[in-house]
Amino acid sequence: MPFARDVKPISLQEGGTPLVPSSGIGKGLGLQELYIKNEGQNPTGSFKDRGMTVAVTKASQRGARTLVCASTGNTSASLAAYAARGGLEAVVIVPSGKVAAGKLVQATVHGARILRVKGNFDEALGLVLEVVRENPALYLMNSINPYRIEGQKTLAYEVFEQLGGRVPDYVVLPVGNAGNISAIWKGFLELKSWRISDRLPRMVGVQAAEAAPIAEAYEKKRDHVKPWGDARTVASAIRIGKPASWKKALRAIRDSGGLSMTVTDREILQAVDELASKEGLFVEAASATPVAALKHLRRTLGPRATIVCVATGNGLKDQESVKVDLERTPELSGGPDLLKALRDSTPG
Ligand code: AN7
Repeated sequence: MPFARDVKPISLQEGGTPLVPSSGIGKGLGLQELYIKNEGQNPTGSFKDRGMTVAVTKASQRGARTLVCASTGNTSASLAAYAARGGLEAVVIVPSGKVAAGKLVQATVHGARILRVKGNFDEALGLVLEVVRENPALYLMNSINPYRIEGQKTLAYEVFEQLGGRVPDYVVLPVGNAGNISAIWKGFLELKSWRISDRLPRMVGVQAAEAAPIAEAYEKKRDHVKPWGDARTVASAIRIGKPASWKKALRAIRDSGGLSMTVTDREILQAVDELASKEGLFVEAASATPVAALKHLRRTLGPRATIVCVATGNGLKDQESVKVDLERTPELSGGPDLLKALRDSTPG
């Protein structure tokens, strides 16, 4: 990390998340060695915390007072918590009506100022970049901030350790603004350049079918990404049409011999359901895209490949997208009713 040894980080003990071996999904697809890296177990429930500890510590060292980001939700929740921890102010700019409620609740309880702008995330980020340029008192916390990437790359180190000193064959992850795929690739490149590992994984970037500028560039073999004006998907975290780190992401995909592809909203919601019901992991919609992608990829990957799917965020934040109707569960008036209901639902 880019600090002197005596620096005390502004930390919530992020990272160290479980690498959970798949029980049901891998078997069903004929994939023998499939893991889910459960980033939803970070302090604010997403991988963003890995980078936020580094970037907020750096900002604090530099004497910044007011930290600003545009966000589809998780970055704002994470920034709010770390700013609170560090005694700094946070302002988060979100696209109005397009962020999961749980994430806004987090930002609010941690004391961030929330500003909603009409329009989408890309427009919100554009505004933030403009405002930060004009007002030096504001410190930019989007993943264009290189310290965010420095923190997020630690996922690569951790996976390597958790696999007993092995690099996986594939790392499959959702891609939105494209900071994370760039960061994880950087982590693996470092391990190799330090000769801690002797190989590299293939990076697989998954996008939602109607929010897929990176997958489009990959599929059309373009060396630049054309922004999508109207990105849409149930996976609100990755409803991004103009990814800031597109160049690094394309490089990570190409240099690693990986690929980028899309999955439909329907497939995403089905993968959320499978992760919850077969693995016991409740992830948000964006975080289920890698598992949704496995169905299309199984032949490409092969049965013996070591595959790590990054489950980037916790499902508890994003309850809108799973649409659970609690009214449909029975409400009982007393003991006899309860006994009967239990008898009816017990096999044999
Ligand atoms: C759960 O919070 O962009 O490709 O503003 O919340 O590094 O952008 C969130 C992104 C994947 C995509 N999974 O990562 C934000 C934001 C979840 C996310 C991504 C996000 P990047």
